Amino acid sequence: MGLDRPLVIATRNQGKILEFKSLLKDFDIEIKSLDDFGPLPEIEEDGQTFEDNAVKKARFTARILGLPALADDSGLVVKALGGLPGVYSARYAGDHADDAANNRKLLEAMKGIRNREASFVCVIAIAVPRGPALIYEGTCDGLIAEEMRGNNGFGYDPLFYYPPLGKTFAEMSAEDKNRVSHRGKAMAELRQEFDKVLIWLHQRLEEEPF
Ligand code: ITT
Repeated sequence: MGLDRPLVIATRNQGKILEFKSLLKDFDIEIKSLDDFGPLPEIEEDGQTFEDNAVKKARFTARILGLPALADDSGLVVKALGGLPGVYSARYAGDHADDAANNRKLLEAMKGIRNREASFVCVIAIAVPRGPALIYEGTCDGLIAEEMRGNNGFGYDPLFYYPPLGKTFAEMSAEDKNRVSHRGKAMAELRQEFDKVLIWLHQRLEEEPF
């Protein structure tokens, strides 16, 4: 079963867009991202949890575009930093911080700290213009590296060392990262029941004009 309208990935983060397109490539649905639409009001990510923010992004996008939307709220939870940067991961080094600035700040904060344990967390929400949202979650445990390594991926990938493969996420191929990552795991859960999700979307969208 396919879908008679596109599913909008509610992000402009190019790293996420690439990963979702690859993770959903086997399904008969058209994928769009916010980049396929004109300017849209910014969504304030003021939730206390990844789930709050994911639902907020998915709902708002579905409502303003009148289309089903999938949002991802994710981040890096570092044990020795009391869970930071957590929900603040995208703006750890300031409101308009880029990946390089966030990585520098993290390395600085971790200087001299022996316990390097960290987890990537990803919460995915799927919403339609009206009604409830579906939630999927994935986590991946690793260590904060002492220095940046690798050029693939995005965000904190060069600093996230994954012991089972002996590499940082930025040293892995996209396929390897998707197999073990927080996003890959959340999507594996979703993919397992994607046929049912499509039926749910059909039912919820029946009354929505297209
Ligand atoms: P959207 O809200 O538009 O989706 P964003 O980049 O602001 O884009 P988040 O609010 O979910 O996304 O912030 C997540 C941040 O956590 C992201 O900017 C990265 O810095 C980091 N992050 C999440 N997943 C990651 C991954 O797979 N690899 C590296 N860093 C990741």
